[in-house]
Amino acid sequence: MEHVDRQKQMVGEKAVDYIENGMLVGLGSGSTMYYMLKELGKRVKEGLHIRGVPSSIRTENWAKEFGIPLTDFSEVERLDIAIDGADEIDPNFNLIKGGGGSLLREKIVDAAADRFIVVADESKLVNHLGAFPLPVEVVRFGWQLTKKQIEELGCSAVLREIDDEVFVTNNNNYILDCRFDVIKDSEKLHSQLKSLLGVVETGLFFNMADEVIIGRNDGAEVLK
Ligand code: ABF
Repeated sequence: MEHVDRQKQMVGEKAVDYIENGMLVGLGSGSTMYYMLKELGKRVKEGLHIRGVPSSIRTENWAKEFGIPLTDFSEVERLDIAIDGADEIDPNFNLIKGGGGSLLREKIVDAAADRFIVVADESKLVNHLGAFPLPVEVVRFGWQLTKKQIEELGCSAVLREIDDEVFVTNNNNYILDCRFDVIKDSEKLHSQLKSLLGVVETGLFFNMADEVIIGRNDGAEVLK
């Protein structure tokens, strides 16, 4: 196993310690979350009673595979905790998310939680957000026009494709990956993007994360 995967496994497993009996749990997306879900499935088999709300179809499938009971927002209004990965984390816990394409559902789930814990390998820590192209979810109709408007904010935007096919989100939208290089004011950029016609949501998550668990070669470090 690559050292980065070991770091992801370590923090994924550690995050399960935050989940207590009876909790409603937001289940994030991504490869670090895979390890968290696997460990959570083990604890459920040992008798831990929780219900999870998944933030992507992929997470939902993994949760079912690992025997984690699920619910949704037709049954619950708030979650006790959400645990989710990230693509970049700055010193103020501002995040870029959406590399896996699930940013909209992730934001809805993470925002509904009383406590939001981020799990990531140490490569995700940065001084300034922006080296990772910012994912922006846009409606499919007229995406070319939306792209031009986004680029006027000072980036180059690329329609996400996977294996030569345009990537379609779980909400039937497209993703534009926007290269700003350095994002100085994530709150301002987020509201500028959100004001554009055709933009559904951005991968900028600010004032949301309460704690970050970082995987390092010698163990998991909790940042508060
Ligand atoms: C999700 O998982 C996404 O927002 C992000 O793209 C990804 C994190 O990466 P990893 O697969 O390394 O956990 O939370």
